[in-house]
Order: sequence, then structure tokens, then C-alpha cells
Amino acid sequence: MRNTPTILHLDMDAFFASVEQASKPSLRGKAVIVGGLGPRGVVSTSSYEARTFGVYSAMPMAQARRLAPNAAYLVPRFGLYRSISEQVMALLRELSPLVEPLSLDEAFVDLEAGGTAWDEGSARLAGAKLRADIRAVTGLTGSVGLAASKMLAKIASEQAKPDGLVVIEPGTERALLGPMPVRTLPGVGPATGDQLRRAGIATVEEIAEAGEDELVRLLGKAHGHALYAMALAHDERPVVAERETKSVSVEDTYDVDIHDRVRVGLEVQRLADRCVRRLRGAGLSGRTIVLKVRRYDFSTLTRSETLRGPTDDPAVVREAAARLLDSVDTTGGVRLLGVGVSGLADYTQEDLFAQAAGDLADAAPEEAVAEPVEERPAVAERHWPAGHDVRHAEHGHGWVQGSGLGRVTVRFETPGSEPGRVRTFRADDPGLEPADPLPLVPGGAEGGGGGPGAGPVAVRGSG
Ligand code: TTP
Ligand code: MG
Ligand code: MG
Repeated sequence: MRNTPTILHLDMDAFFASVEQASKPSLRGKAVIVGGLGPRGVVSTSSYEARTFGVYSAMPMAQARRLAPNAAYLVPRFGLYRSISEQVMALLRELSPLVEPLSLDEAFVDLEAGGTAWDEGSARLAGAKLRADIRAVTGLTGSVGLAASKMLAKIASEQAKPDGLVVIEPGTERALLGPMPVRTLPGVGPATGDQLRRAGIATVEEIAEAGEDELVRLLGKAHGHALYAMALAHDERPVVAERETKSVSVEDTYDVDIHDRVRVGLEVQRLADRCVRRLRGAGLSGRTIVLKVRRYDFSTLTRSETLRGPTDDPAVVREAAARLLDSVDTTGGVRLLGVGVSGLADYTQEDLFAQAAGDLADAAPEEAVAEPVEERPAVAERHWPAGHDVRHAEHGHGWVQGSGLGRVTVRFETPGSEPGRVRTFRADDPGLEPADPLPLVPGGAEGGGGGPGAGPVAVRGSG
């Protein structure tokens, strides 16, 4: 392990909620809750103001509404969050070629490998400058942890939250970790946590005291050995620049071309299931479902569909693959079929996705169905999700504060404006139309989110 705190961990503060607050001046300093808004919805995240009411990620939305009835409730805008994430990751790549993203709002950076820092002083400076740059470019705050290992850098950024920077000086790691609960260590989930507790081990220090043999006896060789090392603050894991797995896919070539359309459909379902098993096996989920078809004449087509959020739900992947197959002509026969999932993430938002789909099904069933981007169904334009941007012919740019009973309430404000006024329209007001998000920092880079990923579902074809 190195003896300088030159591994940096960045995590954006209340990411989705902070983007919404930056985008909507009237919500700054207020309780904001982002997530699935239907009866089975869950909270994606809450602003720090909302956390004082006890509202946190993964909580059922119904419970959040009881705890914070006056908060602003918004559905996520993944396209916008992705574009901000790209801006942040670009700043990290200026510091080092070794940047390891863990999710949209989080990454490790090896500052030493980039020549950006070589000791505590230079690491602190780099971390402080990064936080300032992130604020200038995105208008948002992120917290930075600096330490000699990934495990401790991540613990440091957690301690720095919100809007801070913490350095864990090499040599102080064990004293710091000792009193912390075992769940602090990477790889200790609820199950392992319970197992350790039943053995009377609650803190990191108690793992160290129990000794390696006891840990191996409790948790098996690999896990016990790794956890014991972590408890002693030994963490040699390098920062790895690229996730090796960019997509997970499976395919089959058939000895005899398949002509029967029903059989083709069944094969695609089988491949979808196999693909999901591989995806789950790797602990991943993904947003883009890809179907590959090679026809009797060796012409090869791929069709893809991008979902609102990552999934590892076999039913969702199967349905998407079946929809994609609908758009492929297989008369003449099929030699090869493949199903893949890309746009991988390391946590699943299947609950949120299922909920998002459920919300749409309530309001506008057609919108849950894949449509080519060019042909937006008329009904989708009459659905006004809470928090999404709109433009009114007369009043300009705003966002949907609420809708129902044939009415839509819009607050007219932009990231750079004063908090704006609210007006109500008929849901079919001809002057009102959906709009792309504006840049969060006036004059800054394009806010984005208007691309194919921003719609409820986008379908792309090639070949
Ligand atoms: P986190 O970094 O875990 O949380 P956060 O950025 O909202 O807040 P903190 O300041 O504590 O870091 O997750 C980043 C984003 O990922 C979060 O804004 C929303 C999304 N997310 C979910 O959709 N579901 C979840 O269960 C979690 C944990 C996060
Ligand atoms: Mg975060
Ligand atoms: Mg995070």
C-alpha cells in the first residue's frame, strides 16, 4: 500500500435532488424528493433538507409522503443526470488517466498515477481545486475523500459529506476504523453483518481481535481472508480505469435456419433469460437492450431500446427483446440470434423502473410502449410528468409542478432566474409543449438530456 493519501474518491451530494434544485430556483433550500411517484414507488434520493424529515434512498414513496408531506416530489430525469455526470467525469479525467466510475455520481481517481499529487499537500490542493471546478462547471457540490487506499478514500468522502473534503493521513487508518461498525467495510452487506453480529462481532476492531482463523471459519476462506485484511486497513485494490464489462450478451447460431416466427420468438425469450442470468451473476444491471439477428443471407441487423433506468428483471428484458423482434423481418429464415444488455450500472433501479412504467401505465398507457423516436405518439405530449421542463408560447420556459383532472400547473423559472410564478393551464393547451432541460450554469455547457435517452423509451436501429 502506498503511504501518501493520493487516492481520491468523489461522490456528488444528493445528486439527483441537487440537479433538480440547481435547475429550479424555487426548490433551493427546500425538501426535494426524487423517485417513482406511483403507489409502489421508491425514493431515488432526497435533498439534505428532506433528510432532516428522515427521508432516504430506497424508502417507499408512501412513507416519504407521510414523513414530509410538504416536500416537492419529482420523477427522475436520467438524461439530464447522465449529461451532468459526463461533465464531472471529464473533470476527473483531467486529473489522471486512472478514473474508475462506480455510478453516475461517484468515482475513484489515482492522483499519483496522473502526476497530479505526490504527497498530502498536493493531494489536498488537487481535491480542493476539483471541488471548485465541479461547482463552476455544474453548479453542484461534491464531497472528496483522500487516502492511501480505495476503502479509506470512500470512507473519507462519506465523512466529508455534504460539501466537504476529508483526508485520512496514512498511519491513522486503524485507529479510525476500529470503532466503526463492520458494515463500513466493503463487502459487508446485511447478511454478513448479521452473521458477524451473531458471533459477537460488531465493530472493525472486533474483527481484528477475532483473528484471521476465526473470520475464515465464519465466512469461508476467500471472504474471511479479505475481510480480515480490510479490518487491518490493508487494501491493495488498484484504481482501474475502465470497467472491463461494457455489455453482457449471449447468442446462438443455428445449424438449420429457423423459419417459424413463433420459434424465433421463443428463442429470443430463451436468450433474454440467459442474458439476464449472466448479468445478475456479474452483479450488474443495464439500460439498453440489444437484439441481434443474422438472416439466411448473412445480413445482420441490430436493434436496441433504451429504458428509463437500469434493469436486471428478466420480464423487462424479455418484453424489450420481443418488441425489438417485432420490427425485424425474418421471412427467409434466421441463422443467428443474440440478446445483450449494455449501459451497465452497478446498482439496480428495477423497483424505480417498474414504478416509472407503472406511473405511465396509469396516465398514458401508450407511453410505456416502445416507439421510434421520430414518431412521438400524440398522447405522450399530453402527459406532464412532475418536474419535467416545458415551454409555453406566451410565458416561456418552466417546469411541471403538478398535473391531474385535465389541468397542468407550471412554474415559470430557469436555472439563472429568480424563483418564478405558477400558472395553471388545460392539459391540452396548444401553447404548451415539453422542453429540453436548460444548462444548470448560465452560459455553461449544454444541459443535455434532450437526446434519445431523455424520452420515456427510445429505439434505435442500424444495419
Ligand atoms: P448516492 O451517491 O448514494 O446518494 P446521493 O448522491 O443522492 O446523496 P449523498 O450526498 O449521500 O451521496 O446516489 C447517487 C444517486 O443515485 C442518487 O442521487 C439517486 C440514485 N440512487 C437511486 O436511484 N437509488 C438508490 O437506492 C440510491 C442509493 C441512489
Ligand atoms: Mg452521492
Ligand atoms: Mg454515489
